[in-house]
Amino acid sequence: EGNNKDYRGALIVLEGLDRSGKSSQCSRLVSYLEGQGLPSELWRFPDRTTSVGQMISAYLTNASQLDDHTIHLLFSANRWEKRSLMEAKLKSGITLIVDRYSYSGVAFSSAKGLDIEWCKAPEIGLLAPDLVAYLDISPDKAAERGGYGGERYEKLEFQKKVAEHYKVLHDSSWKVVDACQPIEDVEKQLQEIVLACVTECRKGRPLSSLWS
Ligand code: 2DT
Ligand code: MG
Repeated sequence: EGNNKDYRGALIVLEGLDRSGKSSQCSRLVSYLEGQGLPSELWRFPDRTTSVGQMISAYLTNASQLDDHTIHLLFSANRWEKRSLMEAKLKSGITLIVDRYSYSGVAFSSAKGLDIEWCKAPEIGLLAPDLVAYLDISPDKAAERGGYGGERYEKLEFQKKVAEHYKVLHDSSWKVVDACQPIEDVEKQLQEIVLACVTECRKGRPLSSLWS
């Protein structure tokens, strides 16, 4: 791998309910990092561009029906098919800002009633994020923002269950950001947290695997 750098990029994941502002904050973070001269890319899961991703997309748009376990494993496979590219990018010094990751996988599937340990198992061995930033908003406030589309999980009652299941996954390493603040304030806080993480990774923080 000739393009390895002596420093690596950071794997940074944003999580949160639908309408918590993840996608816009992810784009803003990439612009910010690029502005600081730090190479970065915006990634998202599910990645709907692959053939697995197309099956996931058909499920989410209600164009297909799948057993809960089956769709769970497809979401996980969608991360596994990107794992080696992810590692190569990080080792070449690129920071990845990722809109949803394994935590969405576990929170959404366990919110349907699947066993949490069963949900975590296929994620074992994926790259562990260097930072998980959780955009915190109550399901009611998120719903008030409007703009739920017609996708399968975009319903207030289900989002309430997801919020409860995200809480089970939180640990002390997560950075919780109040997503009800003005968008610029959320942006500013994320910039600080992310810059600190990128700096730490450049200094040689080792890459690790889930769940750690
Ligand atoms: P977007 O609205 O962000 O495209 O997500 N989901 C996501 C899961 O159930 N499991 C997963 O592993 C991931 C990554 C969250 C589409 C929906 O898919 C859910 C919302
Ligand atoms: Mg959505």
